[in-house]
Amino acid sequence: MSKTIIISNRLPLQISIEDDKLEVTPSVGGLATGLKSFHKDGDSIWIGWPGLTKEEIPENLLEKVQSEAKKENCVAVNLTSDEIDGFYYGFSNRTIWPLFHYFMQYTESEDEYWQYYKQVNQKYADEIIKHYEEGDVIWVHDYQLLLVPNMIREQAPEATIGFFNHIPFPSYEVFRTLPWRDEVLKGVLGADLIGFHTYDYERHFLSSVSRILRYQVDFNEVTLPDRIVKVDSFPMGIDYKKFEDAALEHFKNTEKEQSELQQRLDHHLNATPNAKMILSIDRLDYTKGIAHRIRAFEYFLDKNPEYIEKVRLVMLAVPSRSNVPQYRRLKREIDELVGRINGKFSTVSWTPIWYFYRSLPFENLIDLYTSCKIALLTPIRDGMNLVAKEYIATRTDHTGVLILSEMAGAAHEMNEALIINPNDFEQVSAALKQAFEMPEEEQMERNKRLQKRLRRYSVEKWAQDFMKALKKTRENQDSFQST
Ligand code: ADQ
Repeated sequence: MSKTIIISNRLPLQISIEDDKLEVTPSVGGLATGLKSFHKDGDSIWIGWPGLTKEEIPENLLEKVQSEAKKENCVAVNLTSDEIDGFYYGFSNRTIWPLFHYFMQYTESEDEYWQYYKQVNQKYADEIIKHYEEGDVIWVHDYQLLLVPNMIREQAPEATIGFFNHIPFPSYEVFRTLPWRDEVLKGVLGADLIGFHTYDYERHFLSSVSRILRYQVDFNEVTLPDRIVKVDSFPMGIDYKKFEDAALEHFKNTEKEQSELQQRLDHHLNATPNAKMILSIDRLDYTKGIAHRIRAFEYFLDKNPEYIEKVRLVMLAVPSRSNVPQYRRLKREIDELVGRINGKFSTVSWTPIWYFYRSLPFENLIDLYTSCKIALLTPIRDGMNLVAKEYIATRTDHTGVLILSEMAGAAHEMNEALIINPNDFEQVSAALKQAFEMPEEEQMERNKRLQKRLRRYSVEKWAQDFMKALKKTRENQDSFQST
């Protein structure tokens, strides 16, 4: 029987070793959570890196890593620490990530990184081929594996291959600056169907294909000498029910069962009943606009001193890629900004910013989503932004206001939110004021509409739509080739 092979840089599980014992925990993050239900329900295997380098796994535990992964229908790709440095921290996160998010000043063009990127992409492709049987459907994910589709195609020309890019695809003028632009485009075009979160990313990709490779592009199809490749947009959803149910469960908990964080949040709310909490959650990443957000909040307090002691920014930044210098610099900048603003505005009984730099368990994430009446998400560029969708799904009483950057892919589907340009502090400040003053009926009206849409376009639906389109593309192609 045919199966689906999912490939992503990381497996949906994280393997660690404590006192010579293996520990397996689920990994967090949009892609892992999103595809997990699809993986669990269907007949599929998932190939990816388990989170430990070859050097970190003692020889006697190598087999055990594979057998633990196998229990979850996963296959672990073994990578050395040099490969992780060159492929992941190097080319993926110092070249592709900044370039695709329009941070050209951060983009490095090191040939050594590129060589590792090719080597590791080949490793993933070879691992796929080991498990591939005729009739299987292969689904490759994200910017770390742009070369994999064509590497598979070279070894299995008849394979059905889909590729989904989770981050933006930049405009041609930006993409063309990449020294390896031809190889990258040809790598992705090994797929039968290429998916993006939004129509804009799709157009940018097609324009690069036509202008750089000079391939014929008609509407959303690329004609190669031997095949036609389809390109389309599939906005990714969330596991809506999981967030809704968690929020409903949260409200059922008695005081005794509440987390320490929730007790602190409640304490704050009870002490200052007129105060409102503004939530911000992201990985600590320069694309997420965290520093802009803090400055915009300062601007808001400067302009609207009547809100002093009435508002608090609750900011959760999840540690990320701290081996890359820009991330370390950003961490310092945020530490300083938070310190300066808290120093500037704090009173004896109030600090304007609560800042957490850590990963929190799911339960605490729900505490934050449900306790904050306003969510302020201001990415400078973001492929989609699932936090915006999760926030809305947890507002089970339909109140709450989402302020969302127009630079997030999610903004295209969330018009009922207050959409802002994160570089325009005046506009962010006005949106905060509007959020504070928005009548509950209006909040509920906006959120109900958002919730209806998010419930319908869940992550399951996203995966099903992509798979359906992939199979259809293949059928059309087979009939094209036989004519
Ligand atoms: P990310 O840049 O990681 O994803 P995002 O879409 O917001 O950004 O997803 C973050 C995920 O991590 C959310 O599901 C959130 O619940 C979870 N998370 C955040 N903080 C957490 C914490 N402290 N503890 C546990 N979980 C936490 C990339 C792209 C995005 C795109 C996704 C999916 O950059 O633009 O939306 O992939 O395609």
